[in-house]
Amino acid sequence: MMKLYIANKNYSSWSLRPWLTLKGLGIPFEEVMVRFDDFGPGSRFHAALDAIGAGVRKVPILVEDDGFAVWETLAIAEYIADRHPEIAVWPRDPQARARARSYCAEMHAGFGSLRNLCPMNIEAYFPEIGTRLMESEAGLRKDIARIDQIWSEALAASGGPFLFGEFGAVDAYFAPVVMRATRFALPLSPAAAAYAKRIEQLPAMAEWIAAALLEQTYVAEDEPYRGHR
Ligand SMILES: N[C@@H](CCC(=O)N[C@@H](CS)C(=O)NCC(=O)O)C(=O)O
Repeated sequence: MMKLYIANKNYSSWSLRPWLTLKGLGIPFEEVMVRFDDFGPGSRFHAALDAIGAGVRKVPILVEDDGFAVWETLAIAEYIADRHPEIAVWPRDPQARARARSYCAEMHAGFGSLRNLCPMNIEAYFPEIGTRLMESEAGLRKDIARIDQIWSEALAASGGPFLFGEFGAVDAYFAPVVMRATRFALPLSPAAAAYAKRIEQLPAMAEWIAAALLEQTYVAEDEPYRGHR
């Protein structure tokens, strides 16, 4: 069975994407948790990833039984779709599929302000910081407005409940954004907020969140707003 190497569920936004794609679509896989440590020479994190032999020191990495590895979330999503043509990992309609991929690529390459200022930290809640950042950071306001536009236009076009109707990789791609928006209480339109709630209440997402809350591991690199406990 294929293995998905991921890091801390509380923090690892990139890990969440393929994990939720697989879990949410009912595709069997084995999860390998490689916790963040110091990233330095001899770190357990690097040792575990080096053992895969792909030369990649970031998660997620999907590894087949024969050792074949796929990394980078967009490549992993495409590989999952190729391996499971019977499942609508992407929308079936070519134009809807292209649009879903455009959104994912836009997410993958952009939204720097949201990513830097509001890191995923599922167990934390920073509404005051979110409000302050929305006032002071034009880039964050722009990112949130664009997220809202993407979600609203996709939901209006498909009729929901997920961006392209049924749940798929594109929804998993935005799941970390849902975690950031809810934890920093970032303002969303009613349609976008309802979508965020739907993602948060997906059984697979609820499973990830529950596991994240149990971790109780503090990773300083991912904690711009909380002192060491
Ligand atoms: N573009 C990559 C990003 C992967 C990434 O940055 N992963 C983070 C964890 S969320 C990581 O492994 N960081 C460890 C490091 O940078 O040393 C993808 O799409 O998979």
